[in-house]
Amino acid sequence: MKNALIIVALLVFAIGCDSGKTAKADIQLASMQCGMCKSTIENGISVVEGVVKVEVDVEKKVGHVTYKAGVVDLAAIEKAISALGYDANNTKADPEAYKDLSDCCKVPGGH
Ligand SMILES: [Cu+2]
Repeated sequence: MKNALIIVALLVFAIGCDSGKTAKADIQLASMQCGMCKSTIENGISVVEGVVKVEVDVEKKVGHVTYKAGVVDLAAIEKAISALGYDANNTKADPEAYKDLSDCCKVPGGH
């Protein structure tokens, strides 16, 4: 009887978690250069609907993103990063947005 209760409790827990299902992704940010890029990307992505958490690693040029899979998908997040002027995985930076970046945030030798 006690086991049955535990199973029911686990089921309720699992269903409860499923409704707010989050996904995690690491996004390659090959064109980012400095701490300013980090804050630009973190601030720009954290306001995207469905994004729960974003952390950019300057050294590794990777963004760790946690998002609600039912609200936003990885492609939309990549697009938002592109609109900020940065490459995101295989999505190239929006050329207009890239032009507006500070010089220190541009790829040395051109993009
Ligand atoms: Cu920068």
